[in-house]
Amino acid sequence: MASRVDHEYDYLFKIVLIGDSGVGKSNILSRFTRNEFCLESKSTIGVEFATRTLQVDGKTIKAQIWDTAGQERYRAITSAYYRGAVGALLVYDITKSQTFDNVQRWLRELRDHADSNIVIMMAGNKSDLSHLRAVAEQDGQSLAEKEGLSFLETSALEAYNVEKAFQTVLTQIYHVISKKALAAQEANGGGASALPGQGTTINVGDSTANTKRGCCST
Ligand SMILES: Nc1nc2c(ncn2[C@@H]2O[C@H](COP(=O)(O)OP(=O)(O)O)[C@@H](O)[C@H]2O)c(=O)[nH]1
Ligand SMILES: [Mg+2]
Repeated sequence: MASRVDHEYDYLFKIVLIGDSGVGKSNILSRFTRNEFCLESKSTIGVEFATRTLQVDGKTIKAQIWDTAGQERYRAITSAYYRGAVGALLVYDITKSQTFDNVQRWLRELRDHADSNIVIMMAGNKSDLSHLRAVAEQDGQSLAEKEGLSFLETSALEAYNVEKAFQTVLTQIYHVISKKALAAQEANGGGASALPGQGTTINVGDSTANTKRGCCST
């Protein structure tokens, strides 16, 4: 029975949420995985990650999304948080320009700790608070283009673009790993399919697939 449950997806992708404290990371996560939103601000405690399984290009993808437990407040996110991550959602708050200014700092953090092939989506959250806007959408767009990131404005409150942000990241990751598998297959003389089997965890940085157990225990 247990092994059946283990194999109800084709791929498991680890995605990390990063960005300043208070930008809405935990609510983006709860909106995406449980369709819940909480107006009260409370630090994330206890939860390490939440998952949701969805379809991408006809494949069943299990997204394992990691949320900080408030460490971002103390700039104390450890490299274990980034280990094995194939995607990142870098969130700022459109009503607080400081959180947008800090995007560069988060990108540096990703460059230092995460895999160089990590797929990054920048999200300007709280788009519902347009009367308090401090960061123009065009400024977000320009920075994203300069840094080679995807970009969307989101609202965890109104469930606006949250689904799309994750779908986009997961689709890009899937395309990256399919291309890698194809390249490996060609390098091997085009023999048996080099695409990993069901239930394997993909590391965009590695040419080999890790087992699920190996990935999640880190
Ligand atoms: N108006 C509005 N408030 C939001 C949104 N997302 C989060 N918040 C609020 O912003 C505060 C911080 O959110 P939280 O998810 O804890 O941020 P985190 O510290 O980045 O995890 C909470 O009071 C949330 O209710 C949003 O999209 N719109
Ligand atoms: Mg939080």
